[in-house]
Amino acid sequence: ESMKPILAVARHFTPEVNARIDRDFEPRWNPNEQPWTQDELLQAADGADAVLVSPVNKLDARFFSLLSNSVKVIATFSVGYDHIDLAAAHARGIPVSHTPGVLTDATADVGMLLLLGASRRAYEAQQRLRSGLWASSKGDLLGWSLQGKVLGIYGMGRIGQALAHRARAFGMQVHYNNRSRLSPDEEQGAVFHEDAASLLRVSQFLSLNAPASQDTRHFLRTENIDLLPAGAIVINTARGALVNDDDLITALKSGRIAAAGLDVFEGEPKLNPGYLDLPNAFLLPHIGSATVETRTAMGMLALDNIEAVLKGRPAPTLLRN
Ligand code: 8YV
Repeated sequence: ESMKPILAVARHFTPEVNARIDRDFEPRWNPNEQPWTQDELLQAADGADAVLVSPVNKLDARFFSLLSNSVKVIATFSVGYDHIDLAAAHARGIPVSHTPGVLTDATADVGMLLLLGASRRAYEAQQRLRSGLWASSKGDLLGWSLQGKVLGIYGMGRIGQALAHRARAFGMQVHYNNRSRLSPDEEQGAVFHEDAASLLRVSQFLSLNAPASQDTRHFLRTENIDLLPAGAIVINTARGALVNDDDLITALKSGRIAAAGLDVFEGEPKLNPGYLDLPNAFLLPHIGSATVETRTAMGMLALDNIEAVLKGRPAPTLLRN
């Protein structure tokens, strides 16, 4: 029997995925609760054939300048790849794969959870109930309806389109901004805005669904917040880097933005402490793709890519420059 390839594995996955790794590879598991530091990852990758990482691992130019020559492929357990310097990887001839498609529905579901949680004040309601205050004679905890409202989607890729599909079922009118206009079949009646400012002006609800990049960094800052209708509701399942936290916190405090639902944060797992005191911030710890089914599919797709590259076959979801 031929030797199994050596795989540096930066985290653990679902039991099915872990079992496949143990069966088909010679794994070097991260034994710690904490993510590997870059130097620990480099050490684990020394002599390995492949490396499996996630967005907590930063694979920058330094990483690729120090990475062992033995590594033939890198897979990230994510659709997002802003944590990887692709140009540096490709300059060294190392293909990088990601996991598009399999997490689209789970992430769009969390988009709805955030829209509903923020608009129906689910965090305040939970707090009231748990502190023994069922209701107050001075007034009920009133939120804002989705029915008939405009949902603006900034970044209309796979997840944006899946969110649009769900939002339509809730009676929302979908508008979007994207680098290019979708086909009518993909649009499903959503209204295209060529520039983001025009989208913001109509968005009673706004969902951030663009990848993090230099172009999208701090898209949600005061200058753009001021274009939204007063009392707009904002959600983010994409990347924290799309938001200027201080500006959003200021707008949530003043009520300029009525509520926010956030699953991702700049600098996560640390987050701006200003969010923690806000009753109108509905916060989740990056659980967009976190279902058993989705996480298993992501792991399997990551391993399919690694195996394909190592066996010289076409890999299903490699990233291009
Ligand atoms: C993470 C994500 O990969 O797919 C992405 O881009 O951010 C998530 O699915 C997941 O939280 C594991 O780190």
